[in-house]
Amino acid sequence: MDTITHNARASAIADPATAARWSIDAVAELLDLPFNDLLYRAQTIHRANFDVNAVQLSTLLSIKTGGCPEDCGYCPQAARYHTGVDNEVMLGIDEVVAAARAARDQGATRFCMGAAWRGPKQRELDRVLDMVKAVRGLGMETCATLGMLKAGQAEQLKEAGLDFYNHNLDTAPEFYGEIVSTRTQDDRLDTLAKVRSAGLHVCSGGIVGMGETRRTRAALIAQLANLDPYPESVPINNLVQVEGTPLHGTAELDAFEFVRTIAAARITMPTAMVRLSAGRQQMSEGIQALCFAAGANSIFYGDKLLTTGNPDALRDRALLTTLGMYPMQVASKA
Ligand code: SAM
Ligand code: DTB
Ligand code: SF4
Repeated sequence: MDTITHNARASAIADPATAARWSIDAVAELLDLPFNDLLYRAQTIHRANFDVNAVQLSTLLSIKTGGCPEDCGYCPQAARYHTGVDNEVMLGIDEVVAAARAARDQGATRFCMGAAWRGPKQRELDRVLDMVKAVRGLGMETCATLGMLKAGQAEQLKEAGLDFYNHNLDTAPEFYGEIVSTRTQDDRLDTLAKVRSAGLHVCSGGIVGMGETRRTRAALIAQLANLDPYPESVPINNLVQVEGTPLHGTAELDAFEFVRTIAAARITMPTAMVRLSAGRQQMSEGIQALCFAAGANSIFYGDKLLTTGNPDALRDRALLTTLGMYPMQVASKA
């Protein structure tokens, strides 16, 4: 690509109105840019929309761990894989509220409750609704990730005070069937449509490092960016390889390629919270700093994700201090 075309694209990217639809080719062109050009673009867009030194801290809690009937090839919670994750009962509301309060006291502003379900049964959802109300009562933003939703369930979550629903597209449509067979990506899109029409904010992203090509990563980012509107939160996960899952042993993604994916998410979804999500424990602090430079402005905060590890909170706070960064107070523009 020559300089003139570069500049033409830079001005197109700067204008959200003209960047409304992204072709896979256009995102692939971004991913193919020289690293510094890509980071410059991403950081320019980040600066135009956010305080680049502020990072949103979001804490996760697994409210129902293990025993999941689905077959997601990356997931340690699928019952069919022998990963050492047991099928546990759902946590009680007191335990959830205590965890949320502790997260808030450590500086988290968003609390995300995750359940290893294909989707919630009504009696399960009823219990989650009480948890959402209680966590909202602590003054935190609430997020839940409970799997596929049936008609009316998103509305009940909205009514209870839920702010965000997380449901990842995970990977591009052409690769999805190689990773999951117990549902289709259209099922995911159907739940996202229900979430949107109930007035909930959408949190949706994906996983990289599953053996996909750069083109597949471009297709995932284009698909997310072309959701209308694009998600308010976009978690980009680097596969955490867990022994016993089919994807254990996959060739690891080059760390710079992960940074490129973050940059492409920032450029194509300028006002979204782009979350540097799973995989941080396995990542150097240098690469994490590059992710922030590439436009990531949210992390999972606390020593555990759902079942796997995450850097401890003290260490994360020290990293932010080293970089002259600080926790975001107003969690989201959405
Ligand atoms: N069961 C619900 C579902 O699948 O939507 C909610 C919980 S599920 C664990 C939430 C997300 O965690 C998945 O969509 C996937 O993106 C991410 N995830 C699961 N296992 C992972 C792993 N080993 N590495 C990275 N991300 C993972
Ligand atoms: C998301 O995109 N990543 C989080 C959250 N949303 C629910 C989950 C990561 C899970 C990593 C594997 C585990 O800890 O079980
Ligand atoms: Fe179940 Fe969600 Fe894990 Fe898939 S990602 S196996 S649906 S918990």
